[in-house]
Amino acid sequence: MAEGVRTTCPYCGTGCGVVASRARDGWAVGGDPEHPANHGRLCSKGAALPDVLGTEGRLLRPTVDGETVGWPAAIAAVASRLRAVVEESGPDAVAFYVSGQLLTEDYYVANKLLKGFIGSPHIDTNSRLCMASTVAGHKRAFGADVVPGCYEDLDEAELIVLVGSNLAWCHPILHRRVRAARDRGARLVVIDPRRSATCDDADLHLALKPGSDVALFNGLLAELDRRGRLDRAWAAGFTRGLEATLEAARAEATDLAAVAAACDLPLDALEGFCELLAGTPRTVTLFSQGVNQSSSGSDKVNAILNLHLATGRIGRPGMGPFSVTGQPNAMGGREVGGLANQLAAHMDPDDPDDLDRLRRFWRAPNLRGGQGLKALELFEAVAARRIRALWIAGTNPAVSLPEAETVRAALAACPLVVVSDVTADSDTARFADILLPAAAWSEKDGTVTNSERRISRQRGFRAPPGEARPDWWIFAQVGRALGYGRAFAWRHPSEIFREHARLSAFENGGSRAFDIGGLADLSRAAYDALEPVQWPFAKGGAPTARLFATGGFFTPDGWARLVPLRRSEPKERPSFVFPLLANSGRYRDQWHSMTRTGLAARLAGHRPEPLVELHPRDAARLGLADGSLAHIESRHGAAVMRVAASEAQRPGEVFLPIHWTDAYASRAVVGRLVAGHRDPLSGQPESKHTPVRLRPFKACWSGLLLSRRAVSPAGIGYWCRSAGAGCQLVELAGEESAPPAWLVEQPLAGAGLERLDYRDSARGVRRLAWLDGDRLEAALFLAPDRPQVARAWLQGLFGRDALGAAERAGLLAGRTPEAAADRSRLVCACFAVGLAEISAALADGRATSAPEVGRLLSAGTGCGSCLPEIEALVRAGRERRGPEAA
Ligand SMILES: Nc1nc2c(c(=O)[nH]1)N[C@H]1C(S)=C(S)[C@@H](COP(=O)(O)OP(=O)(O)OC[C@H]3O[C@@H](n4cnc5c(=O)[nH]c(N)nc54)[C@H](O)[C@@H]3O)O[C@H]1N2
Ligand SMILES: Nc1nc2c(c(=O)[nH]1)N[C@H]1C(S)=C(S)[C@@H](COP(=O)(O)OP(=O)(O)OC[C@H]3O[C@@H](n4cnc5c(=O)[nH]c(N)nc54)[C@H](O)[C@@H]3O)O[C@H]1N2
Ligand code: SF4
Ligand SMILES: [Mo]
Repeated sequence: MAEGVRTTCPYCGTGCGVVASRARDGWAVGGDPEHPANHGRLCSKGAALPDVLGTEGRLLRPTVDGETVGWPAAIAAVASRLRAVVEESGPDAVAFYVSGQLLTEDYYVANKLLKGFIGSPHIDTNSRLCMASTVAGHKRAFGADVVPGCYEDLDEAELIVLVGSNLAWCHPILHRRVRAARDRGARLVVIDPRRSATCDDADLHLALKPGSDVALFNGLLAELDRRGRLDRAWAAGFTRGLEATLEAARAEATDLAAVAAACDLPLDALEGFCELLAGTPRTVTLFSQGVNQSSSGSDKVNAILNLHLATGRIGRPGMGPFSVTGQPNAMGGREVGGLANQLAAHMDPDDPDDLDRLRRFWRAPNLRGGQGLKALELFEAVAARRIRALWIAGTNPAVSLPEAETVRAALAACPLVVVSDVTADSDTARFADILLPAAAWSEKDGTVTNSERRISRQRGFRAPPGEARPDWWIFAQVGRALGYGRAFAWRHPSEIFREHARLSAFENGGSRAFDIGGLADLSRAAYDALEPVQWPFAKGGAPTARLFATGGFFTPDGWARLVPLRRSEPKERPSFVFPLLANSGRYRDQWHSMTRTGLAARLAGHRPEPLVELHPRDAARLGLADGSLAHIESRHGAAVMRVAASEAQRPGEVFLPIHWTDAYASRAVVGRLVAGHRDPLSGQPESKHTPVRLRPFKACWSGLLLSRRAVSPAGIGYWCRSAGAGCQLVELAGEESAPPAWLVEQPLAGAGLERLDYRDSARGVRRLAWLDGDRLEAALFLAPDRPQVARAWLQGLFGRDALGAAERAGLLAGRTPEAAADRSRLVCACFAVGLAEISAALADGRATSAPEVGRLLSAGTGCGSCLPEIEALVRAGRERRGPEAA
């Protein structure tokens, strides 16, 4: 690996260093042992990066109104149509909606183009759905959007509190660090309404009532004061607002029992937590979307910050509030001012001095003051035709925004939609008038900033396919075509980075937290060689790991603010019509709308289908058997998902994964269900608390299609596609009495193939296979219930060039010829699943319980007689894996 290219993982905000090197059949990646974020480790998504480097699904050429064109024509079309909108409706009719997955250089150029030159303030980003509440909370408390600590604080902490964070799945390498801390004696407390995978490693899990975080932290603050455990001297020296904040907290709950009642927590557990907190100064509170994605998100953030400020636990080793960022460059986007309520380099659009400063620096007379529209307002303005041109880059709002059906209607009606993406067929790209092919990770150069303010290089190591180009280049070309050539003349991202760094230091003098003046003179070679480095890093200074241990806040007077808070509830409560509260979030091995991770078979295995998880009592009450399908409906939309009854859920609450799109499933876009309630200060939507109802999807027939080609069989009640080894797997089911005739007659496999057909009318079973010579192209299994077939073995057949007679026979039996391809002992006879296959799934963590084994391999879901054996294997696996399991 040594002579590979050192770059940074394109997924989560942990920001792991990756080394890419040539391998026999493509590229290999490994963790960068020298990167301080991961010290050589990678999680499942990072390790699977080579699997998603192909051109499958890539957008390769620009298109205008559906016609493939060259870049000059595409750029000219974007520029002329934008100009027409500006002339007709003014610059305010133009908006950009960008992404925390763009590189800092891309982001900087987009922001400069729209705010500085086109003259519209309406650029917002998917960070509005992600980090906006934290930004608002940081600014209220610290006067600037700054994470005070660093990852090493996790190594130093004695108590780590995770609030609304499923770290084990969403930041797996940070989670390893937390586990290592625990192994040497630190305590881990998880605060989350559901028992997530992260809770497996916790000393204490507080399954609080959804949305009750402010009540909890207010209560803890007042209780620590009662016990004399605040650091009043520190607070008096560096903060304002302690007394008013305490008074507000005390007014809500007179003792812990009242807090326990408000949060629906067992009193003894809460007391235990309070005791730990009181006695452990070295506390890190790490928080994420269970905090941010709430109608009281910024209050939740400040409730956490209040506690740290009142105890002086900030900016010192092993202490601090720690917002973990989601996207690889969520932080970089905040540095360049990608949010509608920011200017570049931490300047303020409502501050006339900042505006003047930026206008002079950019020589941008069109730069206007005031705040732009935040994401949800922005799409409302599109719907109302006030925004008439929208450029979307690096995000998939047709999936990820709340009330996604309304968003789609707005996009459909918008006179000009430009989409820059790496994927040809994203749900959002379907609405584009102009589609621009962006270069992907591995093909582009620039920087990203991770959760601990560490700037790392992403380095390209291969040429983009087709006509794909880096995002900064695309924005800059349009800037030039609009006549702003001088301001968009860069030839390389290093030049953009230098300008960005110079701006951060421009007339700064310590007034703005974001200062990377120390990097403002990097030569191209030095930029290429840049080692990961933390800001602030002023010219003549040194990189900074921690801030605020002895004050130095960025408020006008330099004092931090404690913010008096009142508890709140989610905006919409369950009702008679929609009696369950839907939470939503992530799976370990998928990334958002699956445009990249969805391509990798080894990532599909963990959760091949989206599950609606709910408490077994609710499932029983609603007549929903584990493994059956359910309709999920909210006031805004509907979905169909497979039911997973789970004690991990609180009764009355369900959990839904956010990953599946119209490209991967018939109806599983969670954004369609979610209501657009938002935090009043940050504008961040309440993605985690939407009332829904469930009812059985009464499947009369079910099917499994394995196909060499990717297929999305539109028109079927339930289908869900996942990547298999050498083939796609599509689960099918319908509520009508029989599958549509075209499914068997007109094979999705393609025309001119040999068809094998087996029918057992008495049992309602039908099995079909299509072959091209001796090569298997597709197989379809139909049955009243989920077809009982050996999935792993069947997938293996797609790896063969020619099938023998025994395999052809096995194919129509749906199982191995002698049920022996898995040469270990057969455990599940119904589905022909062997011991080796089950053990492998348990060992690599794809399944951690008997129901999960069932969902993954079907084992145990037929007659059920092997369930006790599978349960024993699960127990044995747990004991063997011990604390080191990933
Ligand atoms: N595998 C994977 N990793 C990812 C991503 C991915 O798509 N896939 N995306 C990345 C991105 S952009 C982000 S933002 C992060 C998100 O990382 P996380 O925030 O850790 O992930 P989520 O699953 O969205 O939600 C976290 C938890 O919040 C809990 N929660 C819901 N409501 C409440 C509440 O009222 N209070 C509390 N305390 N908790 C609540 C949920 O039950 C859930 O377990 O992950 C990043 N990492
Ligand atoms: N209900 C619910 N909704 C949520 C959330 C939730 O927890 N619950 N979480 C929210 C959060 S935290 C987030 S961050 C969002 C994420 O939501 P999105 O940002 O919409 O999700 P992605 O699938 O990551 O979209 C990224 C897009 O950029 C493309 N892309 C990848 N690389 C590049 C590149 O280099 N250049 C360009 N131009 N395009 C590229 C991908 O193909 C993809 O289409 O979802 C939010 N929505
Ligand atoms: S933890 Fe995050 S950054 Fe690290 S390898 Fe996994 S997805 Fe990539
Ligand atoms: Mo995010």
